[in-house]
Amino acid sequence: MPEPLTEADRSHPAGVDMDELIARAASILVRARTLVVLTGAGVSKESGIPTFREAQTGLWARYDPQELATRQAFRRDPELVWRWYQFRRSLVAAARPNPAHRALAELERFLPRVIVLTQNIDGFHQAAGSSDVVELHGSIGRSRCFADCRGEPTLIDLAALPGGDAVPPRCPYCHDYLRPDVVWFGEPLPQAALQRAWLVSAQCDVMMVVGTSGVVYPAAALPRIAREAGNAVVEVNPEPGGITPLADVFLQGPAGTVLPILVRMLGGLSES
Ligand code: BV8
Repeated sequence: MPEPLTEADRSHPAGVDMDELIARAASILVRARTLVVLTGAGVSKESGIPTFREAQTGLWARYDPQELATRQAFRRDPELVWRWYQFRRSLVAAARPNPAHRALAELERFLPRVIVLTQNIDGFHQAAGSSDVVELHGSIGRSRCFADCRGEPTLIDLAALPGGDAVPPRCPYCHDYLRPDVVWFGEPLPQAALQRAWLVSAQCDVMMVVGTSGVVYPAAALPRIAREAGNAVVEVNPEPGGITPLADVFLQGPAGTVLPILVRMLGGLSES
């Protein structure tokens, strides 16, 4: 059973009861033939993964993630950037999908098509059971040759590399550095992923936006594409942000609390 909403979770500026808003969102979702869910770092917050904009901790506190997640930073100091991703890989390895990821996966029981467009690189949506996930910004679980010497992307299995203490490890084909298979600032998103994201955002019936500040483009443009195509938009976030003005329903609360309740209500509507 999901945790009941606390009074703090219910505090909604318009004074509208949270349960009523969630019921309104469920009544919108239950009619969707295609639901697209756009997620950001907030959906992994309750797994213990810091969101992208939260001040970094420990030895990474003095670095701005937006500066580190670039080709320039990697070229300038490949060892520093590689170690930052190894640190973040360790956070992901020590964490698990949370009730928000599991609730999004459970939506597939009640709706004909659920497509998750994620900005996250932790793989938690797939681990929680979502069957159609588009990784807009790649995956921290994959590494590739910095030069993509055997085609884009030249993925390399770290576990298959001969032992050695090179940091970053080297490509076994061309000996260039390996890098994480993620999209850095200033790099284009994978073409197929972006094309599909644009298409399903325009063609869906409902887009639910969960845990994103809506700051990073072109992902941040997807809710507007959905809205301008006449599709309903529901947002789940403890804070209002750039997406909120586009939302038909804004569920102000943590995803790990709100989504399990939304799915339970949706299940009730589906069976009635
Ligand atoms: C590109 C992978 C072009 C790496 C990341 C206009 C158009 C196109 C580009 C631009 C543009 N304007 C500016 C740009 C450049 C740039 C950009 O958008 N800059 C921003 C800062 C203005 N975009 C790019 O560089 C993109 N590339 O467009 O290239 C191009 C084309 C052709 C040829 C060459 C170039 C690439 C962007 C991808 C960068 N990579 N990640 C890595 O992770 O290391 S982005 C990274 O930051 C994340 O993936 C994520 O997307 C983003 C952080 O955003 P959020 O996920 O929203 O996280 P954030 O911390 O901001 O917010 C967390 C939210 O959660 C908050 O709202 C909070 O309230 C909420 N929350 C907290 N707790 C909870 C919660 N929600 C629910 N439940 C909770 N419990």
